[in-house]
Amino acid sequence: MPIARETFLDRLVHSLRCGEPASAAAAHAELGDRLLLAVRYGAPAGAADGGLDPLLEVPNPVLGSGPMLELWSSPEPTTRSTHGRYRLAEAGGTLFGAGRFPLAGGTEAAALDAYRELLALLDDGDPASIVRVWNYLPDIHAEEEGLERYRVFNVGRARAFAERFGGDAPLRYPASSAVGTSGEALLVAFAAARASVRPVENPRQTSAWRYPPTYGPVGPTFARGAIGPAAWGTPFFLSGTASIVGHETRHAGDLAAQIEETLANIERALVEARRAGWRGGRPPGPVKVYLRHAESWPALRAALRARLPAATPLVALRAEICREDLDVEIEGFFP
Ligand code: 3EB
Repeated sequence: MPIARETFLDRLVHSLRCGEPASAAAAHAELGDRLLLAVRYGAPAGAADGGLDPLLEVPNPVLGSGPMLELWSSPEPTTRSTHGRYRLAEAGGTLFGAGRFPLAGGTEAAALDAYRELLALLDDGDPASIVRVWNYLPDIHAEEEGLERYRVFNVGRARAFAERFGGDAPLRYPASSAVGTSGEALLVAFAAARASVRPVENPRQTSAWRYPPTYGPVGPTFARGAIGPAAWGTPFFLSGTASIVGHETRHAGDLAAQIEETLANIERALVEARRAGWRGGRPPGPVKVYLRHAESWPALRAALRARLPAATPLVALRAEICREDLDVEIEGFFP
């Protein structure tokens, strides 16, 4: 059995599995046409995909393991389509997708395209929401016309939200992660619903879009978390979370302290999620961590194993975090 882990919701609309890349064909055969999204970590683009579609290929090495496959699937058959540079899968009111946006024309243009196309998906259904986005940006600290590439990305992303939603944009920001990768294109995967969702903020942290200009001309436009629709069982999607209190990085250069601060932020985010209607109580989905230094993984794994329910699947990727003084970022899916 190649599939390592599966989490079903009470009112199943999607599930998540992790397995070896060799299992791609097996997963495809088993899921049939119920796949919503596959993300393969740790393998170069173009490795055999077993027919998985939509598929995002994230080359970042998987720590302590070979390549992994993350699968989101629906209890109902999905319909595949293309929208701009995205491949999409849809079932009922659930829509997942993945796309690659080449950086050749500049990072701002790539981010603007990626988010314009994403937000345009909401035009033919109301209410509709982007719930969760995963962003992977090559060479995230590179300087591009005098500005760090991540900050340039933020300019394009913010512009797309402002164009589409104007002053209401903060109510529509999804849960997100944005970390470094390799290659020549911005990689984006997302989960969306034809339903309204609830963004969750964290009182320990300044809302990212309100960061002061020391972190770039515009802030990162994401929510600290989002509660998915009732049709998915109102799961909580925790955004990438790091050792930031208020807007400031804490414990630069001290991995153990960054881990503790990040876990304190996560605990608080979970409290806020409960206040906003997340019920919890189901087996936790995967907790995914991004580490700047591969050698940090044993310490982080020990800290997480001590805090999380034993059955929590963990996925660790080597990645640059979007602030140079941060060494770790942790995200989660909490059904
Ligand atoms: C932070 O809290 C750390 O730009 O979408 C975490 C999650 C971070 C998402 C994003 C950035 C993003 O600012 C970095």
